This record gives sequence, structure tokens and C-alpha cells, in this order.
Amino acid sequence: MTRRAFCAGTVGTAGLAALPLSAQEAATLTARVSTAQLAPVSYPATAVWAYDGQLPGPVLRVPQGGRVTRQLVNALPVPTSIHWHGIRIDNAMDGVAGLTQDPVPPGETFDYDFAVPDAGTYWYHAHTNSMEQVARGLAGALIVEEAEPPEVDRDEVILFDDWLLNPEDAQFMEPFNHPMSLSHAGRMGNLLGANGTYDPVVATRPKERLRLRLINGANARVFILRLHELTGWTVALDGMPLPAPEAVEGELTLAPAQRVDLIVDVVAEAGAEAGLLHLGDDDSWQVLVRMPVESGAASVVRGVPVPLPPNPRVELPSLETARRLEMVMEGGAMAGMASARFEGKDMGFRELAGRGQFWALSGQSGMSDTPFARLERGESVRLKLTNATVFPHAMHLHGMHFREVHPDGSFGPMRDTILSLPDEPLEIAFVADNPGKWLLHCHMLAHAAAGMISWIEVA
Ligand SMILES: [Cu+2]
Repeated sequence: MTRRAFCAGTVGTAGLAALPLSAQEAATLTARVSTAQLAPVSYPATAVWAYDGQLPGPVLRVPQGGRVTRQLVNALPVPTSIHWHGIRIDNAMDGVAGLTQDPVPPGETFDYDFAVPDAGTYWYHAHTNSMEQVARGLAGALIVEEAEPPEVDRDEVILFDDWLLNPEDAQFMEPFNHPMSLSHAGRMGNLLGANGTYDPVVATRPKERLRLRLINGANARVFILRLHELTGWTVALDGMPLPAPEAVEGELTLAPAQRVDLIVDVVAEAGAEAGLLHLGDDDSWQVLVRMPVESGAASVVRGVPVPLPPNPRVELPSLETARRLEMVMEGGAMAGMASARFEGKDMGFRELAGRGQFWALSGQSGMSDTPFARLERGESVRLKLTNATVFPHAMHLHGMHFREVHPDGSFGPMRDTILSLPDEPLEIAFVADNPGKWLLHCHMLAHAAAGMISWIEVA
């Protein structure tokens, strides 16, 4: 062996070893028809659409500052595209069919290749007819790993969902664009679960410390969660580290598309069961994720975790010089709206409803040719979100994180999705530092499909 070959070989091997396992495999992500056992085994498996045939899709793990390089192979009977939710991404890779790329036709491919500047818990999902495609299963977790992760015994991804299934045969109820879903709270499932099953289980041991990466992948459901036989801290929201861990006391609210990173310690003894509870539709607390505590060597009891290392580009917006904008959410059942602009034409509520449009953002229903706002790169923006409907809305901005502006002028944590409640004033602010065309829309996906979708442009 020549020295040259030896060196090349060594470099090659070292390079390969440094790659996460997922990157060593063929770097494709195939959207295809598959089946998943969502319901108990006494029911048939559900016919789903899924990435690589898995529901949820494979967990993609990449180091911070690395790249995600994946070829989407569309083996579905319909066009599709992938949005990488929460990544402060190159606009051309944002995956929004009709805005940042053309939808990928059946049998064709699209090469996604982008840097991941921020460590944290993110997710990817279809962004072509997402109301149907995400409901059918096209979603998965994207984990960007810190160079120095916090010290835990285990790192668990829990992607919550709810599925609306026919109780007879456990197949998806259709149509996905039912007027009731469009005009009310959105498509609500009748079977709740996580990680592709109604009965998710995470085995633990006494005193174990876990990092739980909670992701709400549901179309419309707001999960209200509580720790059971666990004690812990919130360390990140929507991927972004909190300046200091915050002890979890009481309920955690996880709106569609939001993420919470927790560090929790198991307080139950061996033989008991810890877990995550959720507030059911009947207002009782129900087990959502079971965490049976198995016997085994108890690990040491640890103190309060240290904060996660901060991500780059976390400058505060300048409230004094910020451009002030207001977006009014209107429409839906029980509140309605007199009229809105849709496809370049002013229409009354009945005509809008006939076109499947039940909502508007500042008088515009659905996508407009011109953006809601054109922003200079680096400009600070404060945006008042006024909810004139009777429903909650999970408003998501693509491409940039924002902060809530509290009434006293202080800032909340960085987020990419925020829950707006009826009649509750809400203001967010951000630095428009990522050039491109970025969606701003409700992540109750039926609401977005029925009008609650807008976009901004950053020069
Ligand atoms: Cu909404």
C-alpha cells in the first residue's frame, strides 16, 4: 500500500465514521404508500402515505452546522414537497409548493440540500396539500445535535399525532377537506398517540434522566400535557434553547407544529409506571405515553441541568425602530366574515364558502400574488396578531424565529409557531434577517387550506 493510498484511505474512513448513520445510507427520502399499525392489533393496519414507508418518517439526525442532503423521491400518486419546519433555511429549500418550488410530480425527484445553523428539535412534513398529506402520515423528526449535548441517560423523540379513523376498519375518514374540518377547529383525530401507535411506550429505570423531544405533528389538536412520576425542566422551545432551564410545574401546552425539549428525571420506583398524560376531550387526564419503570442499576440523582448552548443569530429585535404591522384573523364558524379577497376578486362569505374558503388574514383569503409585507433584510418587525375568530390558531412563520412581545415590552422565548387565542391580544417581533419568500400561516392545516395563509418577502 502506498503512503498516498493509505492517507486517502484513512481520511475516507475517518470521514465516513464522522457521518451520522443516516447519512451513510442512500441519501433519499421516498414518499410512498405504506401501512402502519396505528390502532390496536385487533384492527387492520391503516393504509398511509409515509417517508421510506415509516410512520412517522425516519428520525434524521445531523450535527449543528452540518448539512441535510436528501433526495425526495416521489412514489406517491400525487405531487408533493417537503418543508423543514423551524429550520432557518435557504429559501429555495423551504419546500412550499407554489411559492419556493414547484410540486414534485409522481415518479420524479427533488434534491434538498441545506445547512442547519441551529441545534434543536425540528421536523419535516409535506407542504403540498398538507391538510391531506400530513394527515396521511408524511411527517418525521429532524434533530440537529449540539456539539456538546446535555448529560442524559437517553434522548427520546416523541412525535404526537391524532388520526381520524373509521372505527369499523381503522382506515382514514375521508374526505380530508370536509367542510366541518375547514370551518371549525380543523381535522381532529379520534385516535391519539405518538410515534405511529396509539400506545407509545418508553421504557425507563429508576432515577433515569431523559431528554424528551416532544413534537406536535397533529393537523389541528392542541395537546395539553402533564408529567406523571417525572420531574423535569423545559430546556428548549421550537428548537431554540431557553436561557435557563425552567422547572415544569402544571401543564405544558403543545400547539400543532410546536416542539418542547424537556429534561426529566424518573421519580417512580421499579415496577411503577411514569409517563405523559394529556387532557382528554372529557376534561380528564389520560395516559398518552407510558413509561414503565424497569428494575436496573439506578443512576445517580442529578441536579438542575445546565442550559443548552445558545444558537447563533439570537439578537433581539429593536422595538423602537421596528416596522409595525397588524394581521387580523377572521372567519370560521360562529364568527364568520362579510367578505374577503380570494384569487384576486372580492367575494362574499357564501361565495367564499362555495370555494372552500372560510378564513381570511387581513381581508385576504388564501395566497395573494403580492406579499403581506415586503421587508428590508435586517429590519426589525413587530406584528400584532388579532384573533377575531372563536377558535385558537397556531401561527407559523417560515424561515425565521420570532419572540412574543409582552405588554410591558419584554420578550418571550424564540419560537416559530405561536398559539393565538380568541380575543387575546398577541404581538410578536423578529429581525427579518433571512432573504426570500416566507409563509406566515395557521398550522391548523385545514384553516390554512381554507384561507389562513399569507406570506412575506425579505429582500
Ligand atoms: Cu387556524
